[in-house]
Amino acid sequence: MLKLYFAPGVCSTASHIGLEESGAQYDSQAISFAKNEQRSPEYLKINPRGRVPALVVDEGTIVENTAILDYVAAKYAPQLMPKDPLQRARAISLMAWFSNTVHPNFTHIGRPERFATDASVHEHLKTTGRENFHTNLKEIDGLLAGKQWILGDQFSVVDGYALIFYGWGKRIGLPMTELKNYTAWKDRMLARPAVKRVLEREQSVLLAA
Ligand SMILES: N[C@@H](CCC(=O)N[C@@H](CS)C(=O)NCC(=O)O)C(=O)O
Repeated sequence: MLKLYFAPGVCSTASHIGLEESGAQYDSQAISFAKNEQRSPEYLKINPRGRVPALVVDEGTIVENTAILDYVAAKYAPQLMPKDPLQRARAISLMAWFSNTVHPNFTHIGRPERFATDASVHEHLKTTGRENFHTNLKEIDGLLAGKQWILGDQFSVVDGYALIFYGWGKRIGLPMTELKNYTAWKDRMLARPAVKRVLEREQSVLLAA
C-alpha cells in the first residue's frame, strides 16, 4: 500500500495530483504545519529533512516531488510520463527547474531567514524573490503557448507540478489573469476530475473566485 504525507496548499499538492491521476490506490495523511507536525519525532522518522511530500511504498520512502512523480508514473501510469528518452529528459528537466529555481524563489518571499541570518536584508530578499518568482511564472506562461498541456498534447505528472505555482501566485496577489496561456491551462486543469478532487480535499485557493 502507498501512503502519501502531504500538507494542504504546499508543494506536495504536485505529488497528490500525480497519485490521484494515476488511479493507484493510496492512503494519505495531512501533516499540519501550524502544529509543526513536520518536525515531530514520528514524522522525522519518515523524512528526516522534515519536509513534505513523502511517499511510503512497500520497499521504503521516496521524497522529492520529481522522484515521487517519476516513480508513480513508471509504476502505475506510464501514460503520465513521455516514453521517448528525449521527451522524458525534457519532462525531468522541467520538474528539476521547478524544484531548484521556481520553488526556492517563492520560498524567499515567505522564509527569507532561510537565506540570510541578517534580518536587515530580509525585506530585500522578499522583494527579489517576488520579482524572480513572477519572472518564472511568465516563463511558464510562454511554455504553455499553443499547447494543451505543459509538454504538448499529452497530460503528464508535470502538469500537476506546474499548477501549484499558479495557486501560489494567486495567493500572493500577482496579476495571474494577465498570464493568458497559464490561466486558460489552469482552467483546463480544474476541469479534470482527479485534479478537482485533490484541490477540494486540500481546500485550495485555486477553487476560490
Ligand atoms: N524539493 C522538495 C521541496 C520540499 C519542501 O520544501 N516542502 C515544503 C513544503 S512546500 C515543506 O515541507 N516545508 C516544511 C518546512 O519548511 O518546515 C520537493 O519538491 O519535494
